[in-house]
Amino acid sequence: MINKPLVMRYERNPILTKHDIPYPVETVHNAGATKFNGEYILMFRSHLRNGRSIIGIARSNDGYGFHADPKPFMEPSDETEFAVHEEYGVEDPRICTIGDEHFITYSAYSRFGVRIGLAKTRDFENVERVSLISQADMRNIVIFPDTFNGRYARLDRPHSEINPWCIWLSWSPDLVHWGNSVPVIQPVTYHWDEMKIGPGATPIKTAKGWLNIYHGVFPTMDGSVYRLGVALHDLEDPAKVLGVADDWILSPEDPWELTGYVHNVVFSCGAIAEDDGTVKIYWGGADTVMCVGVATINDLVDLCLKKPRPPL
Ligand code: BMA
Repeated sequence: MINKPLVMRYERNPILTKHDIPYPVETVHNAGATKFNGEYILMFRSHLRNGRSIIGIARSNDGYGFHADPKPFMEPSDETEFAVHEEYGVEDPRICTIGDEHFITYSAYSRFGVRIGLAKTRDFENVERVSLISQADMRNIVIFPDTFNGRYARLDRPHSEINPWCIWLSWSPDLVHWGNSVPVIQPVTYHWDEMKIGPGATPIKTAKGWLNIYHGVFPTMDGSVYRLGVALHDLEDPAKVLGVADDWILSPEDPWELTGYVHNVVFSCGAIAEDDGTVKIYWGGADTVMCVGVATINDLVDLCLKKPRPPL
């Protein structure tokens, strides 16, 4: 088929809406994803009616039909160190599973800007905050679920007024202290991601490299359009980018992606690789609902390598 989409949308999207949540929320979107004890976990962001966000959990046996837990999983902290930076809410969690610990990176909003918090859980019932791992202003941190010569690596997205917001990579000996940061992927002028880009799902290890599903934004007369793209990072040195696909892989199309809390948005914080070579990509539609689609990992890797554009 000439125009076969790379990401096949699930025919029963959206898979999770505010009507599925047993506590009062206005949206369900931007969920981190992982598997735990054979179950699929979505850790999603929800707006409350005051416009601030909290984080909830939904579980599934098949990756499509999800049931939300009775209570929120993370609300702004009351522990002094975190409370001051979570005053305006917690947003956009990503999950990085290392051994039997699941690390959560989330945006912490306050009058001092947006920082990234690191929390962890072993059971998706109890959560422990570890540290704030960035200064303001930083969003969209995803940690690689592996070490590289004993060091952890993450993709991050600092805000800058000088150049378009781009994806950096930083290193850490302990997941708490980060440095040696280098820019790795920049937006391209008059390209679908020209305004800004940021890491999306936790990177997926493939035979040819780490697959990075990221978001890119294009400014229009009708506001910004959020789409998803892919890049491939070297297995041994993820700061080395092997290819950034020139084409996007997903663009807002369905009614619940085109209109909602923020229109024209598909935004991913999580994807789950399956043993059959496919990946379930989860994304928020219009900052309002959760959707899922399936892609073949090799197709996404090929797109990075066969039709690349310069990373920087
Ligand atoms: C980004 C973040 C995301 C959101 C997106 C579209 O800056 O706030 O959480 O999905 O904008 O509104």
